[in-house]
Amino acid sequence: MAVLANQRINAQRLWDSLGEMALIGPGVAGGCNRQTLTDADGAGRHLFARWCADAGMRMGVDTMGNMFATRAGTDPDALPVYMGSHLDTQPTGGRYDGVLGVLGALEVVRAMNDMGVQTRRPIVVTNWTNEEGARFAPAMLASGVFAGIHTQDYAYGRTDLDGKSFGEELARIGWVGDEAVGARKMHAMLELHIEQGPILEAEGKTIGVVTHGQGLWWLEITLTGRDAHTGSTPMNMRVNAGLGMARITEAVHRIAMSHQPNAVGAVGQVKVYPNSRNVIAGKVVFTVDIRSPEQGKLDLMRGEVERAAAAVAAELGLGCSIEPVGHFDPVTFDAGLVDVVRGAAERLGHAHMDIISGAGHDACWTNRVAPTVMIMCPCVGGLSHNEAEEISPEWAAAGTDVLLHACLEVAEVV
Ligand code: HGY
Ligand code: MN
Ligand code: MN
Repeated sequence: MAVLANQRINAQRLWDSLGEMALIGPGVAGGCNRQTLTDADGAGRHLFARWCADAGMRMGVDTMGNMFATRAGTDPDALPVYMGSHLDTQPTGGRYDGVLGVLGALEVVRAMNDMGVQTRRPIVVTNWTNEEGARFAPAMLASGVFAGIHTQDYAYGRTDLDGKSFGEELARIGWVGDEAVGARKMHAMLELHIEQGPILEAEGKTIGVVTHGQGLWWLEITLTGRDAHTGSTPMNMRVNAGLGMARITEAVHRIAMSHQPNAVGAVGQVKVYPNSRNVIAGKVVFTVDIRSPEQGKLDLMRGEVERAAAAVAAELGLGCSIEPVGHFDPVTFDAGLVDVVRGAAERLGHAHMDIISGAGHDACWTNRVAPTVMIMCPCVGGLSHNEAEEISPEWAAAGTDVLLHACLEVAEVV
């Protein structure tokens, strides 16, 4: 291992691959709109598959479209080391969220090929389907099925705003694989990801050693009132679902602020019916996103949001239903792998710190079925889920070098 200590990935090749992938499903402001199971997602998958073939890897795909590219180890019976993340993006997504984890893992294999390194364990580079949950809720859907959290039937039945189902769309783009989802067993899973928050940059750190991930609830609230004329309907005769949504959105913010630090809450998706300028909204469907790394706070906030919604609905005479459409409890990653990542960052001389992931990741689910850890690099201004998301080539290379050395250790160089 000593001779490998000075080995580094090819930073330019990684940066070029990130740039080339970003051209598929481009946004309108320099980022990406490569939403899951769209034609753009399909094109991105084909490019990734070609690159994996060029790197000598064998591709497997499961019935959720999860992609697994294997680099053989000297011991074919040894459980593999998995590395990866997701290629799907938000509708106004950045170039690096998820993509750095997939293409960084590919670069690790490319670098191992250049170095002529063999490992005892096979190495598998992974692209998880529908991590974002933007088109089909919940987030991390396919890794969730892989980990036994959701059934495949549930996942296939999830629909987008146009009523198209996950199962139909996966078949339409031709990425229904032949492997039974969840059949694969992992020795370990390593996920490289941008932080998507401001901490690492503010602290002057290049590497985040991710010890935990915060938990999440997505609560879809449907308020029903009565469509009516915005001009001729007296104020005391209105049953205004839009007003209810506004008051509940304010309550979500107030509840999150009352649990500081380590609590967040917002409403990101709103569907208003009939969504006409001069009709009082008779129905609103919106999703509350609340999160905390503390289980107690997360559970408290859910109860407070539900009670606040019921009180607003009663006051305004609205019907109210609440359906959880996403959930995972706070995550503790594998302590042994955390030490491996921290040691790699240390040996590589990168300023690093332990950090809790604010965003959810596929690693949060694989952590249920195999030892899992994450590596983070900073992003400019902590901005993500925005086309202006930015990282430096140096940060990308540093994170991928840590991934390389953690993988060399865990996969056991021979
Ligand atoms: O929602 C999340 O935290 C992730 O970006 N899907
Ligand atoms: Mn992501
Ligand atoms: Mn994301």
